[in-house]
Amino acid sequence: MRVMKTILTTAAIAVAMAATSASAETTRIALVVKAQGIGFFEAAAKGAEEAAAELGDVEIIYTGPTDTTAEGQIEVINSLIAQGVDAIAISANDPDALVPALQKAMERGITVISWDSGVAEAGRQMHLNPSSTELIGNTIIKLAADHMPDGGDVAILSATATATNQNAWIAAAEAVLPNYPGINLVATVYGDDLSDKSYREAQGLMTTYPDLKAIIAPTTVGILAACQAVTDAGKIGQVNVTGLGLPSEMAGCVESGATQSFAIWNPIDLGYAATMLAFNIHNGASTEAGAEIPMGRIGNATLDETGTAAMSDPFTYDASNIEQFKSIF
Ligand code: RAM
Repeated sequence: MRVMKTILTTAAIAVAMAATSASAETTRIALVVKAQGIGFFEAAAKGAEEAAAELGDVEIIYTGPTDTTAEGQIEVINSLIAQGVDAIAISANDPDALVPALQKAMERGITVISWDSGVAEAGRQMHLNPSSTELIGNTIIKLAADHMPDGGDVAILSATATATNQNAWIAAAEAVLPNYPGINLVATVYGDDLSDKSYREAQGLMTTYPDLKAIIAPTTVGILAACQAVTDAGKIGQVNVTGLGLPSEMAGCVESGATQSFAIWNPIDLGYAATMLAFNIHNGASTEAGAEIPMGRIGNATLDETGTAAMSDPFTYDASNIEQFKSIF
C-alpha cells in the first residue's frame, strides 16, 4: 500500500511538473467573443488558430458567454484571470462595464486588447477595428440607397443597445444621412444578436412601418434573421434586407432575392490579426500612439492617439460573387 502511495505521489509530482513546464512555454491567448454560437466569431477563431499555428507554442482559448451581455463577459474575464492566461483579446458587449474586470486582468500582468467591438481606453492596451467606422457607416446606408431609386423608409435592426461597434457604425450612418435626401430612417431596434429576438424585431418593423423599403442590419445575426422574417412574410421584392453578413450564411438570401447586396470584411483575418497583436504586445511591443505592431501576413497595425488601429475596407457581396465566397466564411 505504502509503495503504491509513493509511486502515485511521484507520478502526480511528475505530471504537475510537466504541466508547469508546458505552461511556462506556451502562451495562452483567450479570444473572448460577444456570445457563443455566432458564425462570425467562429470564423474569427479559425484565424486565431491559424495565427497560433504560425507562432508556435500558442494556445487559443475561444470563449464567451451564452448570450450577449456584459455580465456574462465579466464572469468569463474573472475565470480567465483565475486561470492566469497570458492575454485576453475581447469583442466587448459594452465599452464601460468591462473596464474594472479588465483592469484587474492588466494589474495581474495579463495583456488586454479589444477587437471588433471596443472597450474604453482605460480597460485595454489597444483596440483593433475591422475597418474605418465612417466607411462602414456610409456603406450600410449606401447598400440600401443603391436599391431605392425613389427613396423611402428604412429601419436599422442592430445587435445589443450597448454594443460598441454597432453603436459607432449607426452614429456614422446617421451622420451621412443628409447625403441621401430620399432615405428616411424611421427606427432603430435591437435584436441582441439573438436569432429569435432579431426575427421578432424585424417582424415588428414590417408591421409598424408597412411602407418599409429596407431593413439595414449591421450584424451577421440580425441580417440573417431579418432575411428569414421578410421571406416568411412574403415580402421579398418589397423589403430589401441589407447590412453586414457572412457570405456562407447569406447565400440563400441573395439567391431568393430577399437581399440584393450586403457587405463584410474578412472575419478570419480579423481573428488572425487580433491574435498576432495580443501575442506581440504580450512580448513587449509598444502600444504608444504611432506604434506599429506586426500582424503576421496582414502587415502592421498603426495605433492612433486613442490606441486604435483599423484593418481593411469592407467588401460588397451580391449575386455576381456570392458563390465564390460562400465556402470561405
Ligand atoms: C455580429 C457581431 C459582430 C459584428 C458582426 C458584423 O457577428 O455583432 O460584433 O462585427 O455581426
